[in-house]
Amino acid sequence: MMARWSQLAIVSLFIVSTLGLAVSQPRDGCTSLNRRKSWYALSKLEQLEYIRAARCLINHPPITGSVEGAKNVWDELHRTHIWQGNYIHYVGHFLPWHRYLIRAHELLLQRLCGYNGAQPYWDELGDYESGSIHEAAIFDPVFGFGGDGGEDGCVQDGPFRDLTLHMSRESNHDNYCLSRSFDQQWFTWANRSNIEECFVVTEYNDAWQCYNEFPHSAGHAVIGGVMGDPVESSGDPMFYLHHAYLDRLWWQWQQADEANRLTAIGGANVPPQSILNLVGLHGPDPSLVDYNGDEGDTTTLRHILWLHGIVPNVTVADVLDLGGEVICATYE
Ligand SMILES: [Cu+2]
Repeated sequence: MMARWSQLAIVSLFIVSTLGLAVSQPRDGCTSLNRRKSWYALSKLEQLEYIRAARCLINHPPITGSVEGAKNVWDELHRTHIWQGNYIHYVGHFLPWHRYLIRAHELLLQRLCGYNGAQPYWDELGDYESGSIHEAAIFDPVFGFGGDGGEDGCVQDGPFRDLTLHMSRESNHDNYCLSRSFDQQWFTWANRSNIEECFVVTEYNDAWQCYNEFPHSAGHAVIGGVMGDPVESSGDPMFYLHHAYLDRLWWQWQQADEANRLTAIGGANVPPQSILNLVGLHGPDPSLVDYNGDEGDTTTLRHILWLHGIVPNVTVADVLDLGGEVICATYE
């Protein structure tokens, strides 16, 4: 818990950092910065255009040829998260890997589906402070992602009510609906003090765990259903808006002390067995632990981020600078 005397300083630091985002400049190799905005900062037309492009990925034929059973690009993206589910969570490269997955998603929207915008994020703190998850406009059936699941759990309205997922923990040939199960009690985890608590942590290995615990878990748990499953969650299009929100929080943390945090990395490569048991996952598949590029069980700058070849492999070092060539983005 935060000490009372430091609360004011922390709040002002937070505000300064938030303002600082607007002036961050693109670096070498990044010529057209992706300006990532809150869903609520998009115009109605921009919202509809994002939804059109997101639906396009669901209807687009697979591009890798290496994901068995994939019927579309959405399945390929879904599979790479499921297949590595016991390897990219509760580890030091949790934040970098998901940052690269968001970039891959953004690139596919742009290259395959003619989308001209950037990946938007879900302002979860704003919605939490405004009230109930059931009221949040991001779940609008027209200018949003549709709402809660019905009696069978399946989403009843909106642009993704007909989404059929084919990838699951068990199989590449599954058929199940996009489910949700809103539960307001978990929205509390999205509160401001949980974010501020992480923002003042100085070591990366403590910071990623702090962000993972509440700011990250909140969005998954409050939506529930597919999003509530740590591995299958990326089947819900809301996943990318939630993770962009988390990525923005990490970027704010990095920017608060660029000299030390722009290249800060660490943490284990393999999740602790106690946590794997807790979330019902097995240890990493032996075929996965060899490609990481690290010498031992600590995540380094050389750690390789692999997404089934949907996008080329990069290293952790390549994605730490949000304004660098690989990610080339800013959060507003
Ligand atoms: Cu994940």
